[in-house]
Amino acid sequence: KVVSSRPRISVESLEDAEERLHSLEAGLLEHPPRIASKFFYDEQGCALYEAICQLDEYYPTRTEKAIFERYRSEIACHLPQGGQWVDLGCGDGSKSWPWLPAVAASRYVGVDIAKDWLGSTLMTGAQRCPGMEFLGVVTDFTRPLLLRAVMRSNTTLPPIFFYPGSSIGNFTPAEALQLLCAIRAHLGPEGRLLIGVDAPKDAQMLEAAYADSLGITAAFNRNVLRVVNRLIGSNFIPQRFNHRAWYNQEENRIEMHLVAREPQTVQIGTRRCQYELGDTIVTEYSYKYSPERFEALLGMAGFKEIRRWSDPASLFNVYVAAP
Ligand code: AVJ
Repeated sequence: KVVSSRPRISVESLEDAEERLHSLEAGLLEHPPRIASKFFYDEQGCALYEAICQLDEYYPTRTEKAIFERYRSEIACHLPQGGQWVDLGCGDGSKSWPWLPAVAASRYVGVDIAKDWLGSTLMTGAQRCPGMEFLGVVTDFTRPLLLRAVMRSNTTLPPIFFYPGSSIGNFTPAEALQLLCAIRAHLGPEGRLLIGVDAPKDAQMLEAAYADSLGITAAFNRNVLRVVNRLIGSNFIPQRFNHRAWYNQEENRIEMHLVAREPQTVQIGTRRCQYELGDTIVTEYSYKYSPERFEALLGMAGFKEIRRWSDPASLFNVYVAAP
């Protein structure tokens, strides 16, 4: 028997850099100005986000991890065996590795907008799971149509779409519904969605998670201005903005803003933008869903069978959804 030692790895890019920059600039010229949350994650942003995940105040990451670890084999019973694992926003892939043997996956598809990471993520996976096929797709799946391109190289393997970390909370409910519909459309009869979603809770606990005492989240938020400067050649000065985060009860979302500390002008493309003291730029919404609301959303997206796992304090929920 011949065993190939060459890892089966490939990466393809579906990114449209031009369109990305255009929408970034357009968002900044809106009222109020917006920077999409996906721009947080350059190398420094990724490092800061990793630090956030270790903070005492930031409960989602460790709570989800505990749910996964406690119920992994039970959850795996509701997932197809031998299928393809589609890791949406894979990052370093570490959340996925323990799942691959649990579902006897034969193929891993890492999807991320951060292409620098993807290669090493796939290498790590290939080392841990020799014999599996590893595919990386650089794309912005926040545009649901691009999911079709991700799944184009689809084999007949049933997919498990893995979307952990409550990243779905970055979308408005209407956008989230669109993405869920797109995922639903690519499931086939055997495919499943495995998704982690943060729940509404005491505002104090929520706000502490997004305005930590060490100021890591503040640094993460301001860092996005460096990313923007690099991408579109603007000249934001990060320290001229304050980090603000609060829970908007009516909308069930954390809002993160950058608030001008003083009047200032910023060159954005061909425009000079004036910011007055207190003017804000929206950098993130993080929606929180009760089980009722999220199950209703899944239902609207055409999912029929929904199972849920939670932690003892019901801070966070993990769902498996089937057509
Ligand atoms: C990666 C979107 C799940 O909303 O909690 C953490 C990002 N922002 N702290 C979240 C984030 C500020 C995080 N998600």
